[in-house]
Amino acid sequence: MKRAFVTGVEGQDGSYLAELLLEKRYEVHGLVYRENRSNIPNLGHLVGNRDIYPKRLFLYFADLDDADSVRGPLEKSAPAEVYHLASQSHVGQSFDKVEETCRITALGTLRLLEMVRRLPNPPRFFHASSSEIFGNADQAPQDETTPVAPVTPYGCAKAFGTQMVRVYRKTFGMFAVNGICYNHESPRRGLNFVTRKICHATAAIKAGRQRELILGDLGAQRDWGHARDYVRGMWLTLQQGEPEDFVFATGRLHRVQDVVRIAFETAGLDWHQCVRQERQLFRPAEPCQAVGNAAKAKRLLHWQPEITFEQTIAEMTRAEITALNTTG
Ligand code: G4F
Repeated sequence: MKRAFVTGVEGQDGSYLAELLLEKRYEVHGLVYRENRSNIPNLGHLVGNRDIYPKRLFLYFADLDDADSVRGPLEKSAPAEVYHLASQSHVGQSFDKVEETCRITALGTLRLLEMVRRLPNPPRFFHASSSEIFGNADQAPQDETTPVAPVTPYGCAKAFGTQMVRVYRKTFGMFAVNGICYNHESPRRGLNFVTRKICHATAAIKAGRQRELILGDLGAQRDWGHARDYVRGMWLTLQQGEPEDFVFATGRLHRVQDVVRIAFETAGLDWHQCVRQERQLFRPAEPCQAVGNAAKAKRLLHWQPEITFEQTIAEMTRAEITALNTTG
């Protein structure tokens, strides 16, 4: 049985990736941020399954900022593949937590790379990089050859991790790859990201529990896909003959307002009366035209997104309505 080590296993991507790996008969060793110890809803269905936990899924509570807490589980699990997904992943918050973002997202990646390099049998290493590394790119869509030019603290931290992965690959000969992921969403997305915030509020407004939804820039554009599609891509990168970086994207731009429209339509509501834009929620800097070209992943990995933007937002909205109806 192949063994995988997944950091951030309790997150949106980590939980979908754990499901995929378990389906593929892997043994999954997951690192959970220790502050989340008692709050791992995305893993509830796996932890509650006696055939899986703790037989093929093993969880360790750690902090990327504390190398010793990571080293023990990594050495103990002796994986064939490492998927590094954990980070301070909120771009907006990175403006207020610049140093913390760099410690966790940049230095945390470097520390893990170094630990992996020093294992007796270094495993293959996947780093969840981000479209934020391109920032104000001169070209749209961006691909693996686009120069790195981040405009946010989070983008800088991810750029550092991305370049370090390249250094460890070229200099130390590690099988280390970056998956440069554009936005990807699902019902498991954190509430502080715009898609989930919108879908959650839509359900609350429908249930009469909330009157208004206040957002930042309704005109901001992103290339939004579904997390299930992206974790499949992550796995594929480590099954190749040669280590290479890949962009994962849909190639389609939508506005925040499109998310609002689809969520409200799914709920049978008119958004114009409930949604307000507030300047305070605008970001100090935004990447322009963040849209990806995943041609390389399509060609070499035979990867392509299967779930559309419209399906993703509708699924998220329905999940929120169901959750509200269930919890009462
Ligand atoms: O949902 P967001 O917070 O995602 P963002 O900043 O694009 O970052 C996500 O995708 C990146 C690329 O894959 C990842 F690297 C990163 O870790 C994260 O997963 O914001 C999306 C857009 C932004 O333009 C933001 O300014 O929505 C705009 N927005 C407008 N109103 C809002 C809001 N964003 C949030 N979070 N909350 C709002 O009220």
